[in-house]
Amino acid sequence: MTNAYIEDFSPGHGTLAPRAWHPASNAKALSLNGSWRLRVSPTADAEDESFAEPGFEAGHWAEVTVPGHWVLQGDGAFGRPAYTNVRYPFPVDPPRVPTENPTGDHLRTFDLPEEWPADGGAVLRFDGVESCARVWLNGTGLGEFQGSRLPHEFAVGHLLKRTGNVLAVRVHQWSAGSYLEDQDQWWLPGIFREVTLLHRPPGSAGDFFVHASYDHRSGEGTLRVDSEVDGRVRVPALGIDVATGEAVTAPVRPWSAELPVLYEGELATAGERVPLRIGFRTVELTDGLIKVNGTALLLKGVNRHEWHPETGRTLDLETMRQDVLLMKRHNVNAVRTSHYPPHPAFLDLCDEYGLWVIDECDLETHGFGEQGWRDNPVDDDRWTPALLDRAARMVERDKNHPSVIIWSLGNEAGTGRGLTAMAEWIRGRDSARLLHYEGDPNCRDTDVYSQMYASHAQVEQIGRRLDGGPRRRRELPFILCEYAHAMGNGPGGLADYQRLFESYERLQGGFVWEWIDHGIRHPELGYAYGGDFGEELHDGNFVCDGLLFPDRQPSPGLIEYKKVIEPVRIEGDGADRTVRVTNRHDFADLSALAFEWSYQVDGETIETGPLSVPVLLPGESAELKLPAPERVHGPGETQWTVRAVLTADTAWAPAGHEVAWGQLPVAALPLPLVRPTAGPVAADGVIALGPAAFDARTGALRSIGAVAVSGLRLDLWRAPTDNDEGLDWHTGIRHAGPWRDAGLHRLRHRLDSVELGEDTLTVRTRVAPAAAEFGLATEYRWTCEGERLRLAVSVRPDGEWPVPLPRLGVRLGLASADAVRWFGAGPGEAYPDSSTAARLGRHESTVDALQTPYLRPQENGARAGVRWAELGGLRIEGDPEFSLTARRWTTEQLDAATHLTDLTAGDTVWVNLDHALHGIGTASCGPGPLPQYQLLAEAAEFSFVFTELHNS
Ligand code: IPT
Repeated sequence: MTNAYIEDFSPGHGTLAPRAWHPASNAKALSLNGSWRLRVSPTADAEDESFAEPGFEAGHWAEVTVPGHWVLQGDGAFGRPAYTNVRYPFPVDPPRVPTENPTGDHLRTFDLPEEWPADGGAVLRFDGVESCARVWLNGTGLGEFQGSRLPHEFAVGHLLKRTGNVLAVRVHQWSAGSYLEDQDQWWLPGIFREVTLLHRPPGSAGDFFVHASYDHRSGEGTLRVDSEVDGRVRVPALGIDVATGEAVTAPVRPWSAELPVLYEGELATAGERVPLRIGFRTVELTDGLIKVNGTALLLKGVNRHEWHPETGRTLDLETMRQDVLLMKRHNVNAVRTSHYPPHPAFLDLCDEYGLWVIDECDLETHGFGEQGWRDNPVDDDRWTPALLDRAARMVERDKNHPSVIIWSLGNEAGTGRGLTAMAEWIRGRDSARLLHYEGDPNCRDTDVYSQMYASHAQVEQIGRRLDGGPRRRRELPFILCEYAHAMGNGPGGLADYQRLFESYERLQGGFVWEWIDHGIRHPELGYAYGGDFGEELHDGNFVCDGLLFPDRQPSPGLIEYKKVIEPVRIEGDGADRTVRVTNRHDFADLSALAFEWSYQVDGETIETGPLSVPVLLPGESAELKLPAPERVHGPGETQWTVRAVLTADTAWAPAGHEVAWGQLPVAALPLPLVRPTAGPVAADGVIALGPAAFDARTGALRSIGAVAVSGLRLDLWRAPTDNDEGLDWHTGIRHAGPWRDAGLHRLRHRLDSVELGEDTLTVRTRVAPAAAEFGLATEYRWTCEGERLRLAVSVRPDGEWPVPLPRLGVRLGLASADAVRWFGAGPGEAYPDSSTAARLGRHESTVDALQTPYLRPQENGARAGVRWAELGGLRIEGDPEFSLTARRWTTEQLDAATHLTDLTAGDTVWVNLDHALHGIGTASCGPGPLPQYQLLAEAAEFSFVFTELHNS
């Protein structure tokens, strides 16, 4: 059968052996990117192969852009994307694939450029095709290959013509290889990375391996370039000019992610000059730790899938650079290329800007987990050649990148002989890097003990080396290759993980899951997620769990992560004017940073100045004295803010970019006082109390001065976050379900009494869900002093509450509100376990800008620690401080929405003033909020003081 290659265990036929990737050489290259003709058929055998013959008339075929995924072009005419996490979207019967196997026949013609040399050979290179391709040039079949995110080359020199070359590529969406590519992402067929024709001059370089180590004791680097074709290796800055295969040692500056020193060099063979960028570094496992250049690393990483909301996994260089810049600017120092080798140019950027990389092989067989790992390809020798091919294609392509310090065998593939074979091959080829694979708890083939989504308590156990386990594992360092699932609002609990990483040397950090939401731009829905293209089997918005929104705007999670992992710690005692600065870099001293202090009264900066900090080495700290403020200020809340900023432009951020900060409180704000000056008076169905009017029958607030207020009452409900909806594997607790079961989304407010006291209007209620015997006895006590109206709310649980509370506070409706000002934490949202990045100060925003656009609408946008806020003509002071949320729709509408486009502004601005909120946690995949962040139903009392604003 001619289509047998599709369901073949083997990786393909006819391709060249894999070799090192490099961006350019003096040899000619012709990009074959651009407009191609495309015909998509529903099955692999719907059309014969005549399209590959020269002279075939394809003028009526559609045009698509290569590189690209055909399902993201043509508005659905070529099929649609589909998303599944773990489950295969086809019957599991390896290596067989469905008859319905969308097949894209791609065609283009090309001429050789005038200056294309007549001598030498040529190579046709594909950097990535999903999932299986058969290739013809000028009617001659070149071969077939699988392995979507890996390069494949064919020798084509003998087939080339000066003009009218016909390149035909048949791409099948499904192949045996699909069983090895069950990553949690969209299934997106197509030629999604570059196609290039490379001239190979006589005497051109073949494969080459740059070995560049660094001895931190002597300060010397040793370089040896092994090359298939002999030649010379030159590094002018080091005066190096040696033959390939010859080692040379010289004093060098080492490469690290913090100080990424690269030496420009070249490999010159008889026919070609290949540029080299050499970073000297030595990766070792010593003393049970991952060390580079003798220093143990703390990885502050992210898992990066390649994603663009319009082009899917086709990324241009600028998008890749944007990712790297965003990572560097947010203090991220490491990337796991989940779960396949990225576009090779991304690794060049990691070398250049400085990021530690775990390069992961294009391998995941997660769906076999659904059947107890029966028939798992990684434990079946028939698949081993394909696994080895994948390992080799990754290692050979990427081996010359200093940024790559660890190879990863793949993700979620269970255990088996095939993995061991990969590990053995990799170790044989490259002994200078470490090996990672998370799926084997025995760490049989790895140098790093790795887990995903372990709880804080488990991580602490491992840090303390109390976790036992097999002997080999006990001697290994630990990383969380995935943690802090950044789906929707969150992740919560980052700071608590970081404290553990910093406390136990065995814990060498982790990689947040994941970098970017894989939302697909959609004309009606804004961004689409699983199910939005009519997939029968899908996993909804689980594909949107990134620190960046699809348009690469940082989410609050990334802002929080930046603060949590900042490489300089600034803390101290504000009252005492002492600040302690600690350099938490692994390699860099503090010479790149300038420090400045500022002094704030009630959130307003009134004095600033430079702080001179010694050039601390990694790990060192210094205690410094802040200057005495020039004026004595008070009464008011006072604090110091100390910031560390870049002194000069760097490759990744301009001078002045803030790297770290700390705030040191001095004196707290006196709480607002209200000494009653008037009492409630009832007349004509209205109770008047100072500036306020209430409904005499219900006690409901109607207005404060000229500001109409509606619906003010106790509120416990929030639109569940993705983390609320999740199941905490560790405790078996899920929040949103039990909250709904308990009826918290449909509370009833029974009015018990409206009492007019001498200076207090008291409204007593009982707040409880239908069908439940538990409730909250809730009392609203109103008093006023002149124009200032105080509301004191007290709640007392009545009966056994089976669940924690989503929130505890009041909600109220304002007829209009736009601008918002507040003194409190900001500028971004903050929840109890995601509040590290919010700083105390004066902030301004608008109701619209307070919303965080999580792709699936959910609770968002709370501003924490609010002392006072002004909006909609009111000033609201908290006693104590509160959380503020304001939106143009109700919580119920937010809860019901599935996409942002479902939310439409109503006439009322709904404001929540929360005394407390339940934590966020990361139970969408992992642990829920730690006990200290849970909001239990307990007796509580809190107050607000409302004043009408007259001039705004
Ligand atoms: C883990 C996967 O490795 C990752 O690809 C992603 O699916 C993540 O979960 C959740 O978004 S696997 C899971 C069983 C922990």
